[in-house]
Amino acid sequence: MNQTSAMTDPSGLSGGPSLPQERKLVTEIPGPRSRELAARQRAAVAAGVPTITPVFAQAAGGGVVVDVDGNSLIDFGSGIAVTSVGNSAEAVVRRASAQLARFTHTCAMVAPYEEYVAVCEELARVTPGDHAKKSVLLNSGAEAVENAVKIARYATGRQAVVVFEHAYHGRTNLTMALTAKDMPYKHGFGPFAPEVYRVPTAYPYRWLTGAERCAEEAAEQVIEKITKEVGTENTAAILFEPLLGEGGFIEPAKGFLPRIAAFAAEHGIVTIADEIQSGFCRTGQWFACEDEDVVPDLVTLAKGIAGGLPLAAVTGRAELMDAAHAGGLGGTYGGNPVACAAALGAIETMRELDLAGRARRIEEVMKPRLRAMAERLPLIGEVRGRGAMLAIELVRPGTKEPNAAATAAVVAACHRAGLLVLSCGTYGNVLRFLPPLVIGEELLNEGLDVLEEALAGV
Ligand code: PLZ
Repeated sequence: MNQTSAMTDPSGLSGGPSLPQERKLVTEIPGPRSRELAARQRAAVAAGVPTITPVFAQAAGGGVVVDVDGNSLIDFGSGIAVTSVGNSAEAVVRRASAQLARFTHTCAMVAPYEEYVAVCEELARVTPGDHAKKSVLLNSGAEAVENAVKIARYATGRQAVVVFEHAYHGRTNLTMALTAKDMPYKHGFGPFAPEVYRVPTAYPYRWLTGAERCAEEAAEQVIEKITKEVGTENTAAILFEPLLGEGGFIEPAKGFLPRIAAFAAEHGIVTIADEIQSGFCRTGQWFACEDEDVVPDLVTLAKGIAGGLPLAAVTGRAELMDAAHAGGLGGTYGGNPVACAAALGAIETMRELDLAGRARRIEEVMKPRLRAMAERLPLIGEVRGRGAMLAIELVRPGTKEPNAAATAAVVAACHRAGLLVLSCGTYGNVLRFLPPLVIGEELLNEGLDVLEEALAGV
């Protein structure tokens, strides 16, 4: 078969907000076209690249993804917390298309353009704290984290970076070192970057002496480790996810983060909040740090920032951001003009549609239903998260033993029934829900119906 013709869209379907908002299965999942593409994928794509859902996308918008066989699936993943404004959101498409037609690239370091500056101005407005801020724009979350560490090291003249258990920060060499989990992220890919020190996370559900003592005891252990093992005067930065993502949607026990931030401030240690997954209205506020009024020195941003186009940033205190020598930060594509235009469209959409409010509403709809399921099903150990960053942790009934097998079975059953869900967690036993913030309530409830049935079936 002619490979070019296989690329053309037989349905003529276009995505975006006007796509019918419905769950509709017209073939089994995956259908014949998806299976055909999967065979080509196996032959041409490196085996290390995971495939989480078995269907190939044809169009997406609002709360649905339509596959190449014409099945319309409810989207509880947003491409891993990226399309918070919905896929092909109107303002994103309009602004990015206009920019595409004007110019695609000059390199921000060669011939700068207004869109880059405008994005940095917006980031200064929306991120936590009202101090003077500056930004650098990059391509991926991992690259943002790498740059935040470079900046913190340069500004402090120190080397050590403190990170947490269950943390995820990326797949590049430094960010693999910063990430906690061996399989699949780090396994066999060492040696890793030095001067990275791991300390406990205040994980209430699994804190051995109980959730009530978690914040205080965890903070004490962290402070003790930094003081005794790392040395405060060697510590450049403490890097944390205000609501942990890949590690299992763990909300650090209340009081823990403010305590750590205060300790860092006392010792001239830079705090870096990794808001790559939790940022941009996802948790019901612009940024998850706001929940406990933690104001980080630097914040790393990506995912939701640009409605699906690759863009990332480090935003932070102007004096820190200005510390590195001229020419010390940059990259060919960082702050690509099309991605910047998309980001301006995405941020405009978040403001105009009050997507933080929509995220809070999603929590109001989902959490009571998830809690009701947890009451009936001892398989669910905990319901947690905030806004539209929610999760259930699955265990062997009557214990807290992680139940990865049941999690995988529920994910597969949901996919077969037309609901895209993702798992996560150090133990692979957390089902996470990241719907686009523009999803309709009917669809949200239908997704929960599918989930409930899948849970009951294992
Ligand atoms: N920091 C908090 O969540 C990306 C990774 C999926 P990149 N998380 C999804 C996978 O298996 O690769 C992430 C994150 C946090 C950093 C990153 C890294 O962002 O844009 O994937 O590099």
